[in-house]
Amino acid sequence: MKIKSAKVVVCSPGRNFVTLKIITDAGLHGVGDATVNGREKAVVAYLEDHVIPTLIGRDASEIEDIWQYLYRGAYWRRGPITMAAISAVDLALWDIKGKAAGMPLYQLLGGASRKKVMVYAHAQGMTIEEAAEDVAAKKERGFVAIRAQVGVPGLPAIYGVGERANQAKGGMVNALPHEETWSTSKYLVHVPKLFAKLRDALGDELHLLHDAHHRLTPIEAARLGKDLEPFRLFWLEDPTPAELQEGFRLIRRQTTTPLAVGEVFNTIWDARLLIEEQLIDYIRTTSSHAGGVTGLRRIVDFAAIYQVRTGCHGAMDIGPAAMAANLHLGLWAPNFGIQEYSGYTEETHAVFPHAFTQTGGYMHPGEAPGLGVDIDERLAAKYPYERAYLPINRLEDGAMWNW
Ligand code: EZ4
Ligand code: CO
Repeated sequence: MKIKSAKVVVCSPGRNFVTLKIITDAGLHGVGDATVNGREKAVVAYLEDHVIPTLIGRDASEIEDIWQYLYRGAYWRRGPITMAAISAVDLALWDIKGKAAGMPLYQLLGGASRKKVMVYAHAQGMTIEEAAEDVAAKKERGFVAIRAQVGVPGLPAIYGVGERANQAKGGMVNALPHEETWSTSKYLVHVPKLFAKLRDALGDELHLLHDAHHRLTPIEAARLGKDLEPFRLFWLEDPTPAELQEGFRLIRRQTTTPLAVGEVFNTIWDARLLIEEQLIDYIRTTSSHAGGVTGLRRIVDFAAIYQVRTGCHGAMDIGPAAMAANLHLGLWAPNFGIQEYSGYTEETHAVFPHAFTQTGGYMHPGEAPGLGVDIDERLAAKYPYERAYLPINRLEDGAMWNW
């Protein structure tokens, strides 16, 4: 079965998505997600100019060889744009393999290890009361795990809370990056109060998560981890930027709050030390950014040796094809932990018909062959690309900081 053609579809049914469609001479096609938020068109050019021409005529069944060809052949190893392009090709080829076999992806991986995939929802509020109401509302809808974010008194709305966090766009509402103000000291005293309130109001059973969005230094993250210990978080996410993997040693020595990191990682190398030294509990790499099924499966197996579990990135910029792959991997992986799912707009659900389903706080990838996701190109054309960026942070003295 040879690759006959491939094309890239960009659409914005709520948020920008880059989708690769690979078509074979046997009439089967596969879809993959290549979305890199805020850099969508760079991946489009990479795929159209440098990847698609090399794919035509190749055997669609040789997924590993094509992965290695694109990874090694690029000369420029790793990087988010290269790896998103490779991921999309890989996802589309696994989709095709599943269709050819008449099996859902999780069966090709070795079958299900569990009946359903636990997901966590996002909740937020400008104040502790608002955030607590949102968490309670999500719990009411059946979620058993919820990420809670809160505004900080004395600061304007920060990323993840307030109007810009609106669910349709997931925070990406600005045609140029919006500049926000950040104060670590104000944040550090406030956040533990949110979780005290949540435990008080909602009891001990609910899994609570929190995302620090790379804004802390290791010693600040260690302080937050300690202060949150009484509230037994499921995890503290992105406590500090992980370019310096060794930085996590300091946090780890100080706190038993479980740590999660990796939504911006694109290969196993980004997490090697973190995993080998057991500095984290959950690895957040996702199928559209870390090399597709092939790349992510390798990370998952490596992590299993060190008792690190999965917690794949699944915000709304992770397109439905990648979400489906994450769910198949989650159903299979013996060391699955949790899957992020912040939901899609109705328009997105319609543009990407899918077999995956959600029942309360759990999802299932469905039984359709392959990934179980397609793209309705005619509908997609009604939602053209819209320039949109995440915000950036400055400290109160004007210095640049992490978002
Ligand atoms: O900010 O994917 O854990 N999830 C996150 C997300 C990211 C978005 C960016 O588009 O941090 O909300
Ligand atoms: Co995050």
